[in-house]
Amino acid sequence: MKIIAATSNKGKVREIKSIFSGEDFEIISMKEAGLEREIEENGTTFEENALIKARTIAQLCDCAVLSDDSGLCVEALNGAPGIYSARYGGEDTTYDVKMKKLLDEISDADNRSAKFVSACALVYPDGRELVGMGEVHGRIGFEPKGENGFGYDPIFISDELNKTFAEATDDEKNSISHRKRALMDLYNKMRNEE
Ligand code: ITT
Repeated sequence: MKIIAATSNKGKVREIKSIFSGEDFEIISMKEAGLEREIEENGTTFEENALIKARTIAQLCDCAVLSDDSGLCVEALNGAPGIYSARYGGEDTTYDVKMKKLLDEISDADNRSAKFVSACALVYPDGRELVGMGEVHGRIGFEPKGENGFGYDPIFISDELNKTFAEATDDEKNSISHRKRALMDLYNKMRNEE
């Protein structure tokens, strides 16, 4: 089975392909499928936004479509930026700017706890829908560290790895990440559908 990954984020495509590499289905990016689209994410939860993205692309093709909606939730900011993580500090700002803004906003906070959350949705050609959820806990560092990964990875120190996701190898991040957990939750639901 071919599954189109409904995301324009190259970091997500790379991780989804790697996490599902041993399975008997093939993940294809929207670019590879010739289906690149801007999608308006107007949901109020990760789950709603994941479904909006997968449904939008599923309407354009006759294959299964997988999406990921994710974000960084910081306790000192009452869960922000959350579903607005990609738009935090402006739609077109770099992650250096977004990370600096976040570090500035929590500079006085004693509590630096944070989590990454991911909702992964799958829409089948016949319209059936499944959603998997995953979280990973950690804390916000005092400065960006590491070169791997993408997005907010340089400031997110994983409790399990005790280093930032950007200091971790791809395999280390993919073994415990919110995306891995959401995809495994989804995978179990896919197997129950068979
Ligand atoms: P698509 O909607 O096309 O999938 P996007 O990057 O806009 O791509 P989201 O709307 O889900 O995706 O926004 C996710 C935000 O959370 C974005 O700012 C990411 O950089 C950040 N994020 C999510 N997972 C992350 C991870 O594993 N590491 C670092 N940052 C992450």
